[in-house]
Amino acid sequence: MKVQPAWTFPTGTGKRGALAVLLGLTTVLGACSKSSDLDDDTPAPAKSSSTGGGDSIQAIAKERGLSPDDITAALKTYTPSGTHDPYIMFASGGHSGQVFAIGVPSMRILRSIGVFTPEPWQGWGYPVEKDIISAGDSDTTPLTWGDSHHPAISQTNAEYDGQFLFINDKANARVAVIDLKDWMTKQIVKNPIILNDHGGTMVTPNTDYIIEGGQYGAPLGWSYASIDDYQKSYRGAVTFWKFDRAKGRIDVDQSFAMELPPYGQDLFMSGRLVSDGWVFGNSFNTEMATGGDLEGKPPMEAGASQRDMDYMHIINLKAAEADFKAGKFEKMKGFPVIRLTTAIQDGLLYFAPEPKSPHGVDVSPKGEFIVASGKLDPHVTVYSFAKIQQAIKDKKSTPDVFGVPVLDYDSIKEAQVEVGLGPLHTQFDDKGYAYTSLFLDSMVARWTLGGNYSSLHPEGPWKVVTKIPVQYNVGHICIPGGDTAKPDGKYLVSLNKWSIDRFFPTGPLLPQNLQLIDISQGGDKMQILYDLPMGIGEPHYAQMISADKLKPYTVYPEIGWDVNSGKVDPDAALPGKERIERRDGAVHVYMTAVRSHFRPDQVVVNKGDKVVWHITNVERTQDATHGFAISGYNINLSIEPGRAETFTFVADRSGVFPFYCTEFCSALHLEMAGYLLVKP
Ligand code: K7E
Ligand code: CUA
Repeated sequence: MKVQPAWTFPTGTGKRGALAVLLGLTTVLGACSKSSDLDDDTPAPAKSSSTGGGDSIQAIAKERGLSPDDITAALKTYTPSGTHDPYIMFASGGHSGQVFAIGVPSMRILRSIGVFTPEPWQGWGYPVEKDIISAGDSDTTPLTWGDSHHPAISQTNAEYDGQFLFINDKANARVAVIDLKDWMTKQIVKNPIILNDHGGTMVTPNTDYIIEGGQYGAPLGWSYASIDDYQKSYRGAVTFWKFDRAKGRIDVDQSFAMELPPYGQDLFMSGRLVSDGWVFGNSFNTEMATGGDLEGKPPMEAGASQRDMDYMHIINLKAAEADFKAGKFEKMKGFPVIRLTTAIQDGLLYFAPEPKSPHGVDVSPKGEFIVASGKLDPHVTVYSFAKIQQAIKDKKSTPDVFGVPVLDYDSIKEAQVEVGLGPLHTQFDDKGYAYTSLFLDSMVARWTLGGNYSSLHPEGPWKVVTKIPVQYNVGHICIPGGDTAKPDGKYLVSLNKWSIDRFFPTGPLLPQNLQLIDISQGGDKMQILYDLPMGIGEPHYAQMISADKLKPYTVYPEIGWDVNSGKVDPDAALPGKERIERRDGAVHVYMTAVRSHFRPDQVVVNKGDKVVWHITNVERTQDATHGFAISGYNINLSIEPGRAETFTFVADRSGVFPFYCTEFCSALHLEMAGYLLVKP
């Protein structure tokens, strides 16, 4: 693969001249303007910084072979020690099953958040909060990994409010709720009728519902049917999880699903403002291909790519909610499902033809356009919500094989924009531009929106303005506020699937590459600023929020805080009341942790005792976190200041088990230890 330079060298002297004046860089700009330095296809390793040439900026830049664009990129991203990033991006952790928080523009990874998978640093699942992870298990098999996919920040009036974060597990159709007060997972729900999902989690403009679309058609309720009966017995589904903001939890009893044809539902997106109350999703296997390559049938992916059009799903969520409240559903595994026949009869579901194996479906900031990308089509197709409503009213549709009305394509299409090869996902900025990732071209295309946005563009509506090469094979892209009514057009992060030559090869398994792009200027100006290798899982999607909208705790509000109930645990261990007592057939340990001791520091039990261990970090100092591990018993906690935890185990092995603090908290951290003695 030819490596394309990530930047274009500035023409004219304006930018370079200004920069040179700013930095006094005449020497280095002169040195770097030799075209051979700039057009070389092979990226050279950056040289180590100068030891002989002195510490001047010129000398460092020359020694490291930095171009003027490199220097502007460095200036735009460098975040001095002690200063904070203006934006925080929450990226899904892919196979890690977690969520990663990344500061932008520094691209510093701030932390991972344990979600679907035990995470040892935060003691997530060892054994604290194990119940939250296992609440999402399927009925027979404990799940020990997740494929975390699409994070969604909670919204108020179609803007991120920074209160909660949701994320789905594609592998097992689970949805998690993370509280952004302490950045901890509070709830995981397992979808009772589908086994995997994809089009989640997207939220409605006031976070009334968290949307979870299915993916691969299967009999609902995890039952069996022969694959020869695909059309008759296999189905798709979309689930609307009701979110109770006051409780900070999904209210399963107020949640419901809708049965859909087995068309391989893909991504979903909520309407907003003018399209509030409606939901859009796409599908990519209206052929209903099932594979069977050994029997001479077309392989799955070929079978699923035969038709020119698949169907965008258009769902009237307000009307579906009314049907649910009116009891117009059937229960499947105890979960309410609006049947397909009801959805058709009551006008809850419509289809729009969309070209060639579509992937992303995205809604413009004010909710008036829906943009779909056909993976096998060089265009994005833009639908007008107003035209969709008109076509529904005029009954301009023909039924598909299940009887779902397919709206007339030409009546609802607003525009098609030829963006390039392999279009996937679209984001919007504050200047009326849309950006579409091009997987096959390894580029991000910037194009102009029409309609009310037309006046912003001298270029005219629905036109590609520029494209920037990314390295390589971009999936999702992320702009701050990108899925809201008020996107912010400063940065775009390109979540690239392949990194190939960008980093030192880490064996045959290479990291993904998250590239930060400056989109603050309009027209043809975009600049790659930074490459962040993600060697800890494959982020699919990310959402980015202005940091000032986040109001996290710095320490828990009171000593003895139960992170799940969000208040003080009445049974928490408290300073001055440390003790060991036997009651109700168990040994209760009440232990406090403070620099640099655990009290009590000796705990003696008998083999076979059930031990209920309460431990509280009584610190009020920010960052005075203590860890707690008991060797041999797989017990490992992170206890942040104020937090109280309780865990239970059976002391089924006798012996002497040191326990110790796992966070290097103080000069006497190594001495912050004690003994669990289990008598034979
Ligand atoms: Cu395009 Cu699963 Cu959102 Cu990945 S998905 S890229
Ligand atoms: Cu407490 Cu180390």
